[in-house]
Amino acid sequence: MNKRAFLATSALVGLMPLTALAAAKTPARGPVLLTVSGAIMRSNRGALDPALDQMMAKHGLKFDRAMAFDAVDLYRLPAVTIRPTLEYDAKPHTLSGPLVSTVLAAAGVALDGAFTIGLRAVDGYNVNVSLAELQRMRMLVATHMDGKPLALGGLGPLWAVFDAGAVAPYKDQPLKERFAQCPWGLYHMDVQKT
Ligand SMILES: Nc1nc2c(c(=O)[nH]1)N[C@H]1C(S)=C(S)[C@@H](COP(=O)(O)O)O[C@H]1N2
Ligand SMILES: [Mo]
Repeated sequence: MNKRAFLATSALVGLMPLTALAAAKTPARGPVLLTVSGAIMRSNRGALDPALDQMMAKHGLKFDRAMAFDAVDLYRLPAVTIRPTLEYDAKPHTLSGPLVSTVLAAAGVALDGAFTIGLRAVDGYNVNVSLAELQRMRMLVATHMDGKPLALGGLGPLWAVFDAGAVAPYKDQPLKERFAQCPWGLYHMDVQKT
């Protein structure tokens, strides 16, 4: 065996366990982007862990069980597209993602029930809106803006947003106030029976 062939072979052999390791470590799921808790009928995780669920604990959340969604879970839900003029740059942008109500239905929430939904963002910003109003607004859990995934550090990775320029009474409010019910960096939804 010449030196070059030997090096190539040993490189391959050396890589094989790494490749196997990488395959074994490839996560079946991506990072959880959204946790839904409260009056849900479907769950895939247990109680809030005050030690390890640091951000949720800091934001005072409590739950016995919750439904956690990763990006793929959210991409699998039917998406809708809106094109509101945003307050940030006063320009129209295309936003897409599942409706909040579609995500809630995936957590087993009856859409004709009387619920108030807490929409909580990574900076602690929270709004409480009735499920009926969220449906009337057609509030999205936006995953994409102008065809690109929203970024953590920008408005994402998820943004609860609706076409505020198309729905009364929001459409009659100044552009700078229209999106007050739209937490960027959305990461948790609390379903409260009302
Ligand atoms: N995560 C998060 N989302 C938010 C806010 C916020 O402080 N944090 N402010 C809200 C309000 S009151 C308005 S008017 C708009 C614009 O506020 P912003 O400039 O803080 O994003 O976003 C809404 N969404
Ligand atoms: Mo605001």
